[in-house]
Amino acid sequence: MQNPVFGALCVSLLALGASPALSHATLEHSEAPAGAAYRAVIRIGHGCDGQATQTLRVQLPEGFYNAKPMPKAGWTLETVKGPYAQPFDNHGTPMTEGTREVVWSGGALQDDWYDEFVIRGTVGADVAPGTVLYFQTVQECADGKEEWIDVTGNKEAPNPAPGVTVTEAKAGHGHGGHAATAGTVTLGDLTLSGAFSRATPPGAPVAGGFLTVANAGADDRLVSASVDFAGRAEIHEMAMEGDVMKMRQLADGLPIPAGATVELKPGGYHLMFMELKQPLVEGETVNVTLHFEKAGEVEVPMTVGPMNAGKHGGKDGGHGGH
Ligand SMILES: [Cu+2]
Repeated sequence: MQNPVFGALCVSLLALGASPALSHATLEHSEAPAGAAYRAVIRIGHGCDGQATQTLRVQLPEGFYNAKPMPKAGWTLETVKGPYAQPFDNHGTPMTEGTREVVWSGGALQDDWYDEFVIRGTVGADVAPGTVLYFQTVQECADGKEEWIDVTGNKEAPNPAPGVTVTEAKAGHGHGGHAATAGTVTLGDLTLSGAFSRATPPGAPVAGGFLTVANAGADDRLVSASVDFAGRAEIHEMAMEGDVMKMRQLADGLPIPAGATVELKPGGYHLMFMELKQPLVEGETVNVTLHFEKAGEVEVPMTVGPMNAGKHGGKDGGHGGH
């Protein structure tokens, strides 16, 4: 059965319409909301050219955090840890690394049997809706392997990696964190993500705006911002004056150095919308226009979160200084 001809035969049978759901390694649930737990159930429907699967390796996608595999009777379970490209906010504690690969070995899943391998984790709140997270999966048998590693999204690919499509964050989910953030906006070398503001009580004069700016190019600078729901927008920083945290305007704007990721967040750099013309209402989306020195101008949708959105424990520094 190790004859390579059988491999070719398998592929041509697929092309003739054998059910891909049975033939490929796939995920049970094809959609996962951003910012929520996801149970990745990887379904294995056959071995390698008739041979039993002895080892299953699954590489975890970027954006799938705090992953924990389910042990299986008869299999040895190992995990490989590594850094995340973007740190994960785990209930207020930043996690910079975690499980990136899961290996079940020492098993014997026969070619004509079926089994499921489960990994539970959390889809990052900042993962843009529409993103496909691929769980590249390799089955190892005595004399060969099946590699489900194609991440092109091509439906005709003979070896597609199991993938799950990220959907809009569920409103109201989360822990007062980035409960509902808007998608990602690209402007030249800049990637703007996770933009949000916070609901304001009636009559409040100001509101804050927050987002992450990742710069893949040369030095740039956020020069100014404008919105139509407030008289003006300023760029602020929080700084200690003596032992008091105060905010002040960055008159020269906010540098976005080459290769850096700059976060505007409660308690740190932020946009400040003054002379609000109307209260910001949780669940709505408002636009902010950002002007960068080199990259130019772009409009970014900001999701309006709850009044305490984005900061755990409510230690905000306050906007009372305005
Ligand atoms: Cu401010």
